[in-house]
Amino acid sequence: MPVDPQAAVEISAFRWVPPFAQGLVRDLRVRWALEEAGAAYRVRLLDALSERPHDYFQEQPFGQVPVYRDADVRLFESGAIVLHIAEGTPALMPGDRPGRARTAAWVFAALNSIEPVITELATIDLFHPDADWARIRRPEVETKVRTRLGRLSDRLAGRQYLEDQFTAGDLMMTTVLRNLRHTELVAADPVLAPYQARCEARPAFKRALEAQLAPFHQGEPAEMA
Ligand SMILES: N[C@@H](CCC(=O)N[C@@H](CS)C(=O)NCC(=O)O)C(=O)O
Repeated sequence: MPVDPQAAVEISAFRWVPPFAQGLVRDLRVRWALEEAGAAYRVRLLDALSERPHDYFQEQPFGQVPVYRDADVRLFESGAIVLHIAEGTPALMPGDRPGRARTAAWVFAALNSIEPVITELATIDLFHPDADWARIRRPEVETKVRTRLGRLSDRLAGRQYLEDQFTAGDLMMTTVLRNLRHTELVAADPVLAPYQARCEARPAFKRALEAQLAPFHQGEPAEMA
C-alpha cells in the first residue's frame, strides 16, 4: 500500500539518518508488517538528531521510533507493534493458537537472542572501530555472533522459513540480520544468505524499504549539516 496521509494508521519514523543507518531504522519492521497486511498508513516524521517533541514521550517513553497508532490502540516497541499487526493477518501469522504462539516465540528470539549480540558487534564496528577496548573485545563478540548464527542456520537448513510459512518471526529475524550488512557473516552463509534474500524478495518488503528511504533522498536537513 502506498503511504497515505489520510490513513487511520499512523507510525513514526525519522526524516533523515546517516547512510550507515538507512534501511535499518526500526520503522522498517512496522512498514513491512503493514504492507504484508495490506494496510495503508501515514507517517509522522521526526528529526533524528534533535530533541523529540515533548508530547512524543507520551507515546514512546524513551523517545524512540517507531510508534504506532490505529483506531483502537497506541503502541511502542517494534516487536509489540509487529505482533499486533500480525494478529488476524494470515500472511504474518497462522490462525491456530499454537501457530500464533510460535510466531511470537520467533519474534522474541529475533529481538532477545539474536539482536543483542549483533548490536554489540555493530556498535563496535560502526561507532568504535579504532578504540583499543574494541580491538580487544571484538574477537569474542564475533565468536558469539557466529555461534548464534550457526544455531539459526541449523534451524533453517532445509527449510524456507522458521516455521511452515512466512511469519512475523521471519520478518523480525530478517530485519535483525540486516544489521550485519557491513560484514560477511550473513552474506557468506550458505543458509542464512538465501533465507534473507528470500524474505527480502517479498514485494511487501521492497515497498516498505522504498518508503523508508524516500524522505532520505531529500538529503540531510540543513540544520543538522
Ligand atoms: N526496542 C525499541 C528500540 C527502538 C530504537 O532503538 N529506535 C531507534 C531507531 S532504530 C531510535 O529511535 N534511536 C534514537 C534514540 O534512541 O534516541 C523498538 O524495537 O522499537
